[in-house]
Amino acid sequence: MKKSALPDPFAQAREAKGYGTVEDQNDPVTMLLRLKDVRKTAKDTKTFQSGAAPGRIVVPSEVSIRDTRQIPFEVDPPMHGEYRALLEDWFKRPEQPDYRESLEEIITELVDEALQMDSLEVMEQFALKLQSRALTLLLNIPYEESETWIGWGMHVFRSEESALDGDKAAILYDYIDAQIDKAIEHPGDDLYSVLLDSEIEGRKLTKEEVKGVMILTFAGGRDTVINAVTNSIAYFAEHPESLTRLDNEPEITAHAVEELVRYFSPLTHMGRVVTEDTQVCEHAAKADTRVSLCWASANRDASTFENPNEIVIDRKMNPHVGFGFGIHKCLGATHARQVLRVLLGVLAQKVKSIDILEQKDNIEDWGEFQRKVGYDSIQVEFHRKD
Ligand code: HEM
Ligand code: EMZ
Repeated sequence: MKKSALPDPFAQAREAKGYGTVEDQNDPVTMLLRLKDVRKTAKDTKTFQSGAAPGRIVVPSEVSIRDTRQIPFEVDPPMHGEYRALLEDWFKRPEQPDYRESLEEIITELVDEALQMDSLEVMEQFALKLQSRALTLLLNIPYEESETWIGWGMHVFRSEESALDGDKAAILYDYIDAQIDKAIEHPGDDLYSVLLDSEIEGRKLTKEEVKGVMILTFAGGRDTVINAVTNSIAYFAEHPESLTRLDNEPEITAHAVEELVRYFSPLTHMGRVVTEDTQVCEHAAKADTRVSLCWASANRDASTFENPNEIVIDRKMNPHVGFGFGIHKCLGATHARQVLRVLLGVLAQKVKSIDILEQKDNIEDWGEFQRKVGYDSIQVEFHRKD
């Protein structure tokens, strides 16, 4: 097994029965493992809702550490569509040339630094910085603010001691409250100010609604991007031929990014609350219980993906669900894709090879499934092209 591989722990259960179960704070979750079922369930927002108690669709449930509803993530139709309509254009800005250029500057600086160091720990010294600095572009906030976010360390809701850390989460909530108050006093052209000025159903958004959007941009786009970036570097360390290919055929970059997201599936699964007694996968699902859409398992479903456990860097047919499926599909995907495209471009241009010196895998514990999602730490050495 290569050090950069992410094995598929779901294969057997996916093929045999199509689901698995994970206990979570006395509120068990039936994980749906097949692509077909994941898609079908994601589409049926009436029977499988996102708008339950704030935090409940997340696994592990965040009900005990959060009262604020994340928007549009924890909202069902028809309100979901109203919120999405407000946000959609803003979250497409990563397609603009000047946005891409700014990302290139951020990423080039980090890669140049890495090339000068004897070795570096990718999560802390590369991916966290990249994620935080890139987020200043998405939120349209001064670059310096990223120093504060980097200072929070790797996890927002998690700490070394606990998967759910209320004290740590409070730092983020207090920070966002303070930023909202600042934006009320001195409106600018950042996302806080734009949201505070927008209207839904003929009224202004409330502070609580603005907070609900902002928490999501910080939390949803953090570990996912950090793992995608770090896993990409580990992959290229063991597949220098892919870097060479990207350098010679930059036109495959967009395919490569989709394939990396499929294979890494940085968000393993996301829950829904069942609104009426029903069946999933010929398995009874009772009202007020939880099921989850396991993107990571669906993305290895051999009935759709040939050689699902291999990274086929220019895979053509790739209907993966790494960014979700249906109305809740990832709002940050344009940003995440642009980050990864630029990263691949800069690496292909400047880096000859990368050595992995030491690694500690980050294994998620989902009851019967143990899934590697990335690394707790990974020390590498970059080598420049001559
Ligand atoms: C939704 C994955 C980056 C913001 C989702 C969903 C997935 C996902 C699977 C669907 C959740 C569901 O159906 O319940 C990812 C991955 C990322 C990433 C793999 C990085 C590689 C980001 C970033 C942001 C973001 C950078 C913003 C800063 C959101 C939001 C939603 C969402 C707001 C909810 C959309 C809605 O409910 O309408 N993401 N995400 N994500 N993501 Fe991401
Ligand atoms: C939630 C979630 C969003 C949750 C689309 O996913 O990401 C998780 O990492 C957070 O813990 O609160 O934002």
